[in-house]
Amino acid sequence: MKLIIAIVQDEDANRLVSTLMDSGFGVTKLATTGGFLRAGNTTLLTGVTDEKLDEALQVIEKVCRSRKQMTASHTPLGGVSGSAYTSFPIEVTVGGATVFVLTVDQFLKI
Ligand code: 2BA
Repeated sequence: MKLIIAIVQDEDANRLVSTLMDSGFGVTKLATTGGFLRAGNTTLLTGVTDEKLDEALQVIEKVCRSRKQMTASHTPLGGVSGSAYTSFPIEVTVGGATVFVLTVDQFLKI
């Protein structure tokens, strides 16, 4: 058995949960925050049999799309340490999914 940890954009989360559930997968949805953008994202936990792993990954790939987003980069001004910052917009690629696949030692419902 495998545990899929998928970090996805909030915009994709509900549709991904629905599509995974409709395909027979169990899902746990967590509200999370990305360390770089400091913006909300969603982490889904899905336990799957080894045989169903590829199918679940295909669902995630189909639902989550990659896209561009502008964000502010905060840079300290030289001279006065820690007191003044400037910010300028930068474009980052967001969306898609960051996926970890872990081998599960035991799966229990007690
Ligand atoms: P964030 O950390 O908020 O990152 C959002 C997006 O910003 C990233 O998308 C990436 O395109 C960009 N980014 C991140 N760090 C950057 C940097 N130092 N310089 C320039 N651009 C940077 P993704 O790579 O698709 O990641 C989406 C979210 O997945 C991340 O949100 C984070 O919550 C999670 N994530 C990504 N890699 C991870 C890892 N190795 N371990 C744990 N969580 C991870």
